[in-house]
Amino acid sequence: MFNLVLFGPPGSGKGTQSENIVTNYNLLHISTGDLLRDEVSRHTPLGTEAKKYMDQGMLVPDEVVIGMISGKIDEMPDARGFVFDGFPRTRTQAEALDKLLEFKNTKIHLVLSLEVPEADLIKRLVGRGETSGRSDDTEEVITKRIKEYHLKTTPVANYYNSYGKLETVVGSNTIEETFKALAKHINKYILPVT
Ligand code: B4P
Repeated sequence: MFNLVLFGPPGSGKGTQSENIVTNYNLLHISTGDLLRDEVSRHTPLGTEAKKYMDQGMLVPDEVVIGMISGKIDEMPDARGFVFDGFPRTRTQAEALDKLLEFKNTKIHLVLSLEVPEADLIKRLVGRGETSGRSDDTEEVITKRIKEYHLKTTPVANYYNSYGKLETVVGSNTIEETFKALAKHINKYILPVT
């Protein structure tokens, strides 16, 4: 089993590149953003609670997100591996993920961090907001999401770096160029199936 964390600020391309990675390497995609948006659109109690945080550009509480992930991993015991997209976003989430994977006799093998200048992040997300209708893609909320990232999520990079698992990748080139740069690192662990 090969497990990858795709890391980076909001709009760095985690969702975009996860799609490429799961297709090329036959891995399973776990995006906490997508899972939360699905709960919101189905008006579940979890979604109603999560929406309050998401609309303000804040992280959803750890216990909500960790419970959601645990269920998802259990649903797919025969996977070749997972791409974790947008998770973990706090040190508490990172420690919880390590425990969950240890319980299944596996671990996080690699963390790829996408680096994109802040001005590009804002431009991309404002652009997406114009067509997606996502309530958290307005300039005001995006700025808060980036602040929240610096405050709560950057410690996650230090956590993985301390275990020698973190690699940084330039995320400001085209989608194809960025994928090639990510693939160079992944190919040291597993080869593409397509
Ligand atoms: P997420 O859904 O995780 O998403 P994101 O940070 O907005 O974006 P991502 O990096 O995936 O960018 P994308 O590829 O879409 O989070 C949303 C919210 O959910 C959070 O703010 C939080 O409230 C909550 N949440 C999620 N996970 C949580 C957790 N673990 N704990 C607590 N709360 C959590 O790309 C963005 C845009 O850029 C797209 O329009 C794309 O087309 C474009 N783009 C991508 N790559 C490009 C490139 N190379 N060049 C030009 N444009 C590019």
